[in-house]
Formats: sequence, structure tokens, C-alpha cells
Amino acid sequence: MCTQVGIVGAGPAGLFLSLLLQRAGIDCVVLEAKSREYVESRVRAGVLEQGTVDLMADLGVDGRLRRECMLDETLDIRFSGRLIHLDLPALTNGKLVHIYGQQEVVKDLIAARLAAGGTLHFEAEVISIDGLTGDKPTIHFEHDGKDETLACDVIAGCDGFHGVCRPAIPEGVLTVYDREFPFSWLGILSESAPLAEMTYANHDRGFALCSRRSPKVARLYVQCPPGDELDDWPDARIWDELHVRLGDPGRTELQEGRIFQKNIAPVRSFVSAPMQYGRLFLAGDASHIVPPTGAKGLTLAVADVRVLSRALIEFFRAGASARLERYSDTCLRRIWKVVRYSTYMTTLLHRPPEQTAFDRQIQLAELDYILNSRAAQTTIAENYVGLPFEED
Ligand code: FAS
Ligand code: PHB
Repeated sequence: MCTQVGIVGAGPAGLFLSLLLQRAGIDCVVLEAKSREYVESRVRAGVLEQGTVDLMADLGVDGRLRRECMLDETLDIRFSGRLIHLDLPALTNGKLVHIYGQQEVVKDLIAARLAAGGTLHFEAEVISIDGLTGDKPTIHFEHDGKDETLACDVIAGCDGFHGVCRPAIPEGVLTVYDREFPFSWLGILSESAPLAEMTYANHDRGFALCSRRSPKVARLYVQCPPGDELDDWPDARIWDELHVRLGDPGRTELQEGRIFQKNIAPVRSFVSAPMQYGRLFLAGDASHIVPPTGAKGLTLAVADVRVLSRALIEFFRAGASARLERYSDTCLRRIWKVVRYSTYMTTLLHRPPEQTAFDRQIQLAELDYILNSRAAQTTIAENYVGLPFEED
């Protein structure tokens, strides 16, 4: 088998890239280790920046999103019995965010890829990649019980944080920047009406967040110790902590319901640079992880592949490699700004176990400053709705 671009991974990065290349007439093959059912049911992100929505529209895959998504025009932060209410359009000249589950985005992208006759193999686990410094790198994968090989001109490593592509880059090439926060996020989906606004809370007992997937499905998170497991968090304890941390001790505001999805995810910032090595180009979580506090992981994956697709189109059409050569630098400018914002919001809203009394006072002073400063609120709002895409 051979193709121009071998794409490892059918998450948002790999799927958006495949559609952008396919539209440009560039042959690509997507190899996904998991089943279609698995990737379409994996609950993760929920906030889409306008740039991502615009790209879906540009690709003609936004029909269901337009019908089913919710528009978020506000962002609330609760602390010490007080409320910071951000009116996003007022603070950002009319911008807002869309709420639409990542798994729904993935469904729409897969449907579009298959409808267009694009090659997308599920349960095709990439075992290794090699020949990266030549002009014909190779992907070795298992599919239908057979060992397969895919010869490529370029490999796009879109295989997430635990994939095989980043580790294929030799020792000494990558610089890794890593910060693991001393807490995790327990996330649930519940059959219950969410709060009216996207609501973050900084409480003495820790962080909490109330988002949503529909008017009848709430997406809720609580900060928990890094070693916790789901067994440590029976439903009753989750609701207790949500009511207290969201400032609803009387249990009159936040509606409870059947919890039908639970997961615990670590909170970390991770960036590996450069994002390319020979004919291998990393995109999305394969290269970077941002704390979910900023709701930016999916957005960053999309931003990477917008840059990569433009560079690959120039490379295959004109034989020019200037954009490809500066791919990593172009993406990292945005990545670090988003890591900065996500790290700031994580530090602002969480209660680390070793937090000193001094740090707690600084945190409360920062929240009080934001409450009374339009400039501070504008800064948060413009990052939350999304920075302009890097024009490379
Ligand atoms: P992905 O991890 O989505 O996709 C990589 C794909 O590669 C997967 O389908 C995987 O199966 C496949 N793969 C891996 N190894 C392979 C191999 N050897 N061969 C073939 N295929 C292979 N972001 C937010 O913005 N907001 C959130 O609330 C949020 N919550 C999250 C919760 C969790 C539990 C996790 C893990 C992440 C969360 N994120 C969130 C971040 C998340 O949305 C990612 O940023 C996003 O999925 C990145 O997309 P990709 O880069 O495509 O990586
Ligand atoms: C979500 O809806 O999943 C969500 C919203 C805001 C965040 C993180 C996740 O900061």
C-alpha cells in the first residue's frame, strides 16, 4: 500500500487533516487503532471556538452542529460567595463559543470522510514508523490479523498523547516541557438540567465546573486528588461536592440526575518541540496537552492541522517546502499562548493540596481583581472565545 500522506489516528486532528487534504486532491490514508464505535463514543471536549465551527462549515460538515449545538455567550466564575459574570460578546466585539460534544464532531468527520470515499481503516493499530529522514517513510500496522505496510511521502502523527509517533523521534531531538498538576478532574455526564451558564467555581474544597451537552444533559467536573479512582467517587459524593463547591449548599439550584458517564483524567501541561522530524509531522495531543480548564485541547488540534494542511498542499502542488519547514514554529507560537492561558486558569481556580496561606490570599485577590476590572475580564474572555489563528 502507498499514499502521499499516512495519517496515524482518527481523532479530531487526524480527521480534520484528512478532509482538508482530500478536498485539495491529496491522497491520504487514516489508520485508527480503535473501532469506529469506540472513537465515536469517547466523551471528551465540549467547547468549540468559532474557528473550529467555521472550519466545519468550510468543510461542509456543520449541518448537525447547526441543529444541535448550544451557543454560550457567558462565562461565570464563583468564589467566596461572589460571582464574576463575563458577557462574552460585550467583551470581545460579539464573539461567543459553541457547545457540542467532541464525540459528535468525530462522528460528523468520520461520516464525511467515508461519504467522500476517503480511506479510513478502523482497528488498524500502527506498530511502528520508520524511514523518517528519507523521502519514503513507512508505517507498519496490524489490520484484520495481518501485518501491513504503508509507504508514504509524509506521515502525520495525529495519534494522541499515548501514540507511537512522537516516541519514534530519536533521543536528543525533542525538548519536552512538562508540568503535572497535583490534582485530576473527575468528569461526569448526567441526565439533569445544567446550570444556566458555563460556571467555574473556586471553593475552599476545590474546583468545580458545570458545563452541558444539551438542556437535559449536564457535563460536570470536580477537582480530585491525582491518585483517585472512580470507586473513590460514588454518585452521592460527587453530588455533595458539586453542590458545596458551586455554592448550592441548600441543593436548590443544581439539579441531580442519573450519572451515565464517569472518568478521571490527569491535569497537565505538556509540550514537545519541535513538532516535526524529517517527513514526520506531529499534530494535536501527539505533541501537546493543555489543562482542560481552558477548554482548548480540541481547538489546538484543529489549529495545528490547518497549518499542516496548508503546508502539505503547497508541498505537493508546488514542490515548495518553506511552509513545511516552519510548521513547528508557526504552531508553537499559538500553542504556548494557549498553554499560558490554560495554565493561568488552572492556577486561578484550583486548590492544590500544598497551597500555602499566602498563595490562597493571592488567588483570592486575583479573583477579586477580575471581579472589578473590565480589562482583566476582557483578557479572560478574548482567550476563552479564541485567539486569531496564526497566519503562517
Ligand atoms: P486524540 O487523542 O483525540 O486522537 C488520537 C487518536 O489516535 C485516537 O483515536 C487513538 O485511538 C489513535 N491512536 C493512538 N495510538 C494509535 C496507534 N498506534 N495506531 C493507530 N491509532 C492510534 N479538551 C478540551 O478542549 N476540553 C475538554 O474538556 C477535554 N477533556 C478531555 C478529557 C480526557 C479524558 C482527555 C484524554 C482529553 C480531553 N481533552 C479535552 C483534550 C482532548 O479533547 C484532545 O485535545 C483532543 O482529543 C485532541 O485530539 P487529537 O490530537 O486528535 O488526539
Ligand atoms: C466541557 O464542556 O467539557 C468543558 C467546558 C469547559 C472547560 C472544560 C470542559 O473548561
